[in-house]
Amino acid sequence: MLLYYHPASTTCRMIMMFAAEQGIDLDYKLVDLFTGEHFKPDFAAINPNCLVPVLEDGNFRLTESAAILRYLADKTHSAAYPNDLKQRARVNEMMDWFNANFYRDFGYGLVYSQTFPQHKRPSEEIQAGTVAWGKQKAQGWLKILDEHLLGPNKPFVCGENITLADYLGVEMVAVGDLIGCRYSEYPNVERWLKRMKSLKSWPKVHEAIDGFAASIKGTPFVTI
Ligand SMILES: N[C@@H](CCC(=O)N[C@@H](CS)C(=O)NCC(=O)O)C(=O)O
Repeated sequence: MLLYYHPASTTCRMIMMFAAEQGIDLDYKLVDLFTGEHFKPDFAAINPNCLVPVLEDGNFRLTESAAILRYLADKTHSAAYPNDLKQRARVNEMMDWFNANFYRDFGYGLVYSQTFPQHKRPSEEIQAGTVAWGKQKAQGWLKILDEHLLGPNKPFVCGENITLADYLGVEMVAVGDLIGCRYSEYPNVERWLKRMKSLKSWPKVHEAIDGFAASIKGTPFVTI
């Protein structure tokens, strides 16, 4: 199987982490987002959304990181995506929660608008409003994650065992490192982040994004 990817991409890193931790053998094809390779006809023919990741399994092509994670987990019978109807529904619920609620405000509202030029809004006023809105909403989501979804006792977001929801969700939270977010007000989130960051594949998969974070360190970001 082949993954079209870029290592600075949050939605690619979750797949890289899952594959590395579960021993899933993937080939990787870099799509250079920084030179706009994803907008060129060759890649647009592969994914008309012009986004990574894309998985190829023979002549089957799949986009959307959450769908790719589920496909890889099903294909390899991974315990990270349980077969039990209710346990699986819980994993799906948490994946949707991160993707639809948290990431929209935290990732696209607060983090990317300040770090990626193509996400910067067209005027200072709109930019400031976007960032303030993203920060306020993200704080609300983090409080819910901390107090209700994780709570003081659960090692992982769906309970005792690591699931796809952890692989997906942790990348969406950890991307706050780019703007120097601190989670001390959310101790259960901090504990979960620490546990996920201690996975053996973390340093290698995060080399590129850590390098980017280091290159923008010291920039005065609005943060959490
Ligand atoms: N919903 C998609 C989002 C994919 C996505 O936003 N990919 C980003 C990298 S994290 C991308 O390719 N960005 C290129 C661009 O915006 O120009 C998924 O989950 O796979």
